[in-house]
Amino acid sequence: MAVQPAVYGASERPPRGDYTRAADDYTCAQNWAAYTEEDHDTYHRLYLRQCEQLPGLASEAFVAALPQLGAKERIPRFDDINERLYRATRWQLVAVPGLIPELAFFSLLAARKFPVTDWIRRPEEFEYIVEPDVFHDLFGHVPLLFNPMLADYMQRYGEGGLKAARLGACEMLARLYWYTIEFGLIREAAGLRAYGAGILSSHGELPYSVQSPAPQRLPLSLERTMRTRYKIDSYQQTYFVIDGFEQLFQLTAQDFEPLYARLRGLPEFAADERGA
Ligand code: HBI
Ligand code: FE
Repeated sequence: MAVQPAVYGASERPPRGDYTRAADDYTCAQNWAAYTEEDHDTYHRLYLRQCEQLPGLASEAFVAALPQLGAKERIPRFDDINERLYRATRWQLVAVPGLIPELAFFSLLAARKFPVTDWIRRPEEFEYIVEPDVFHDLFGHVPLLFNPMLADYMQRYGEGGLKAARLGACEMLARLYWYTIEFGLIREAAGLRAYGAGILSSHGELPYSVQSPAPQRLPLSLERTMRTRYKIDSYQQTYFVIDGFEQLFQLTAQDFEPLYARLRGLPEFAADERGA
């Protein structure tokens, strides 16, 4: 049975990627031979450009972990990365045709499988792309899967997602993912830094998120974060800051069910609404 593509967030853009080649769990084989020299060149240019930006803006944990990705010049075979990643934190990458429904996504994370979109943006999309492509996933997400604390948080997040799906609380949990794993900031000894994949893989948003006076930056709190809506096709107007990855892991130690019940009755915050 061909699986249906997911529509991500509020965007009504037609999904990209060929979902007819996906299995029931939405995984597919990475068609590595299909990458063109232009695809590898796009990947290499994106990689070099982001690396130049990292000092003073990216989390030290990310900078320390990035070399373990081991894929700078060309789009790698995911199996080659899995050799190293599985040994490090028992995670493995699986190829997917693009965004997948939340339940499928949570199920893969709960099994310590990270879904990596296997297509790359076209050269004319070099500056900006809405959907996550292979560069966003490999450069933005995979390095921190080598970090034991984040690796465990990601699996606990997936397990929490399966429970949230049963409770109809996916939207609240998706906001936690968005404002941490995708667009999270961390306060390190050297100062404010970015650890979210959506920031680290974005040439424009990385300096903006750490240095611009425009957005508000609030301490991460489950209550405020889970009530804060987000936009998927513009820079964030609110960022949430943690003091360490242990804080993320500790958050998932609690039972979210009573929290969901309490938050359901409270008003939501717009993405740009000020105040804690
Ligand atoms: N699918 N491939 C892919 N990658 C994601 O990061 C992703 C997804 N589907 C849903 C999703 N993320 C978010 O809605 C999560 O918050 C669940
Ligand atoms: Fe992502």
